[in-house]
Amino acid sequence: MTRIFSGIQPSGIPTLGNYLGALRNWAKLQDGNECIYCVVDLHAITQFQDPATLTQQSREMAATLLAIGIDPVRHTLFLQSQVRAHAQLAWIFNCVARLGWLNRMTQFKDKAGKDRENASVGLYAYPNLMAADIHAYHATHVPVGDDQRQHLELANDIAQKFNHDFGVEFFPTIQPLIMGPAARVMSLRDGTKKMSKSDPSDQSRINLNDDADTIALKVRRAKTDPEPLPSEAAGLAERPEARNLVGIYAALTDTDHQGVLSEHGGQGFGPFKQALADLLVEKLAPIADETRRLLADPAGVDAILRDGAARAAAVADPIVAEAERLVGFLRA
Ligand code: AQP
Repeated sequence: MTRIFSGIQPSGIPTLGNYLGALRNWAKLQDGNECIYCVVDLHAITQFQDPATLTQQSREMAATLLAIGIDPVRHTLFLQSQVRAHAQLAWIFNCVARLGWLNRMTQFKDKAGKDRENASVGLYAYPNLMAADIHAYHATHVPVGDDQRQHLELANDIAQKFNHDFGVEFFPTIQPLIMGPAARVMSLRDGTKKMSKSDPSDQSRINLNDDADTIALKVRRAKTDPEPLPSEAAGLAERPEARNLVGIYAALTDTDHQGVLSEHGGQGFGPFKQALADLLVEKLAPIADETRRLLADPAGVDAILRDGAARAAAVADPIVAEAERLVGFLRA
């Protein structure tokens, strides 16, 4: 069986981008694979989080994952900070990865912005921790949105250098699983910027807990251009906002851009946005309802996470112990 690993930061309410780029695929991959899914709170604190909010958002994220159908009995769902192996292996990887490699990471540049000197060291080393998350389980396949492709390439570079430095074939090569026509969902306010749960503008994204009226309003206000929709997918090339909305519609109806345009090409944005809003409400409302139901019993969610952490540690601890032995750490 293929072992799959992926994670999501509890840095806000998950967005439609997280859902279409990653989470929806997490649920689908449970058939026929062994899946290990993690709420990555160590990653979240690379940018300041209010402590009480972080606690609450970690639980809410876990509840959302359960609501979209992650099965914590057949698979593993846990909180990153409850399994020490992640931080232990990340330190070794901090010493394997080269500064030059990290300097090329575009996510750090995007998130640090102009105030680079004031960014945390953790934000800079974020990809090393992400590599540790995956390699601590010897996972081989990682479902992510397109924005994470570069980090997965770095995770392979780290594994290769570790194997070379210590003369072993210990860490396997990993493959990104980037799936579907909405692998990168863009902001509703700017079709060149990705939709993000930490974007200061709530209007830029659909949150998985938005109610029907909020979804309809956000879609109505989404930036578009004055032209009607083209009838061929090639006509979307220079129209990032139109392309984004068509991509979202395609992902939600399990088709591609052309499939949507065959039905809606030539239409103005008024009727298309209405159809899109209806579709979003139909698909997202059950997730929001189920998340609310689960959160009515916070101790129940916490117990699922505790159980998941014990099972995750049982896999990761021996692998990280072996990595430590290979490095030469004295063990009695
Ligand atoms: N806009 C997006 N389109 C497609 N996939 C996306 N993902 C994130 N945004 C989009 C995918 O969601 C998974 C979890 O992401 P994360 O929480 O670990 O970090 P992120 O990529 O930094 O996501 P956000 O929403 O932008 O969070 P903040 O604002 O906290 O940085 C990943 O698989 C990612 O590819």
